[in-house]
Amino acid sequence: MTGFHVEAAPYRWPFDETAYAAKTAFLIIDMQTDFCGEGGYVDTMGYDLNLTRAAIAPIRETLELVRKVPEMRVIHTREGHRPELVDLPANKGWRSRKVCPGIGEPGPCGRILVRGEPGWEIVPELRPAAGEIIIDKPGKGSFYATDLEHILRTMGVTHLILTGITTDVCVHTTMREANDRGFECLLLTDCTGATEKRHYEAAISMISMQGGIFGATAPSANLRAALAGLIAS
Ligand code: C5J
Repeated sequence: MTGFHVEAAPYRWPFDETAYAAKTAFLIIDMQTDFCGEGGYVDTMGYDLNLTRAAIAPIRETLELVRKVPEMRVIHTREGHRPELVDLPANKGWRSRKVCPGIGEPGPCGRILVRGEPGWEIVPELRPAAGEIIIDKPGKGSFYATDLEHILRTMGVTHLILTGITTDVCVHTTMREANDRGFECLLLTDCTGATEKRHYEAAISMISMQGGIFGATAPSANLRAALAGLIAS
């Protein structure tokens, strides 16, 4: 088994400088129309869509390479609720309705963040391929109320490469959850975006404090360089 490492900050990733494709998952968090598409939740709230859409092209370029790496797993997540909203906590629903339309209410892309609605779908550019794993989650973290941890442990995955949106919410929550569970995490800085630039920058900066408190960060070009070497070997 050939190992690889990625030039990252604040340390060369992973911490012991050798990751293996078979033990690594490429995680794409919530690249749904509701968060980065026209007429979706983030758009209807009035945020600049360019900030979250910026992640699409670099994720796609990296994903194309990852799909060529034998044994490296690809996992997509989707945030969303059941149509009856029985899994929507009252406080989450109430807060969302303060900025209309709220979760479960009709918007230009169907009911906001409801499973099966057009806005909840992953954007066409990053549509999951056959055999890729999809995790549906009701919360911000990808581990909460899902079988993600069980799947990772069953597959023997110990290393996670994180991408997706939004950096400061679902991506950060997932990275923190994963870090506490002992997964060695790398966030690709150009493969993520937030609704506000200052929140994106703060979220990236927080990861590097205290020696890499939640893991490491790197531009996706650094991962692609490492994977190109792996594919060639
Ligand atoms: C948010 C997410 N921001 N995917 N969800 O509500 O980050």
